[in-house]
Amino acid sequence: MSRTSLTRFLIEEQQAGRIGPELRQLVTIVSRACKRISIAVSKGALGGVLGDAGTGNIQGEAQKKLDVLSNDILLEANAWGGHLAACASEEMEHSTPVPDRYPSGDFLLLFDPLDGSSNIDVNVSVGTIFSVLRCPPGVDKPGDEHFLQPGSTQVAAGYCIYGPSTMLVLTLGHGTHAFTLEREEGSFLLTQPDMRIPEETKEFAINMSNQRHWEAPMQAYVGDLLAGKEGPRGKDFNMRWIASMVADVHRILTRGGIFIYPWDRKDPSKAGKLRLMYEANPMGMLVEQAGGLASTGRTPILGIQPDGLHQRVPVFLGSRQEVTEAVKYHLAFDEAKD
Ligand code: P6P
Repeated sequence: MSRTSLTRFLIEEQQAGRIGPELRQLVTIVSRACKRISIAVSKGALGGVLGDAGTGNIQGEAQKKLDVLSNDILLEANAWGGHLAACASEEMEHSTPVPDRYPSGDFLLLFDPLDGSSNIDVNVSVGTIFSVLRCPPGVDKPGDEHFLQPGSTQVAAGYCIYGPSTMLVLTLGHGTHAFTLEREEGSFLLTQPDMRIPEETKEFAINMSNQRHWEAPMQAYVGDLLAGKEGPRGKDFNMRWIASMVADVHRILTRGGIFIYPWDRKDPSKAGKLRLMYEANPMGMLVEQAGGLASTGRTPILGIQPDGLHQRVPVFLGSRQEVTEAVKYHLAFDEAKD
């Protein structure tokens, strides 16, 4: 059976009038950059790209050589095509417009070039996360402020997971679809059209070592998960935590679950660990397009009006029923407090 390639899928989306030629080109170019990143990642120690780059990023995190290489691959691939006005990245303090020598396009691209890169040196799946926004009309050299649009305005979002197989998971606003890289041909082939997250789940993903730092509703919610059959939830739960958002979210898109990175008191000045613009928003769009929910624990992630390119938020996303349950604990706590 011949599978639909990403190229054919995008052409058919354009023929159906759901996307234009520029967005089709943008997604094609991003997928090509992800193939190059996949090749670099898969070489491991043989590629001479493991370990630290000896530099730090705006987040104050040590950069891995592959963080820098992945960022450069995405910037270079998207500079000359004429589909983009500017890029923003976890690895760069400010956004960067396409170089003057190239034509400027209608879209803004944001990415975490290699999420979970601390797992690289121990050979655990990592990934590239990307989000696409429209450049505001009449703005030919966009600055950071033009990126500050709510996640509900994204025109596309996706990730590429570099695992046992390399997969591109993509939404253009009409469902969430997974493509697997066929390495000999170098094509992404459609392997999971219209992914649907099971509404209920018995699996949660969280870093339990932070438990003592959580606020009361988080303590109560997770305590009830751990109480299992004998507790108020009346069922036993399983836990998974890969510490690579792309891998944890891919599992949840595939078989359900809830992924949580809540606010904690470790650094009260930070609203959370994960970044809104290039982690929570794209993952939120992918999950909600697959029938799930994405919340801060109190409000929908995709409705947040951003106030900074690297803004952090608490993240609860996955199976609709379970995210709803976790939000109930937080809203009930807030009500009791008022
Ligand atoms: P922790 C990776 O650094 C990341 O940004 C996400 O990919 C992942 O879900 C989370 O942080 C892991 O955080 O505190 O468990 O190491």
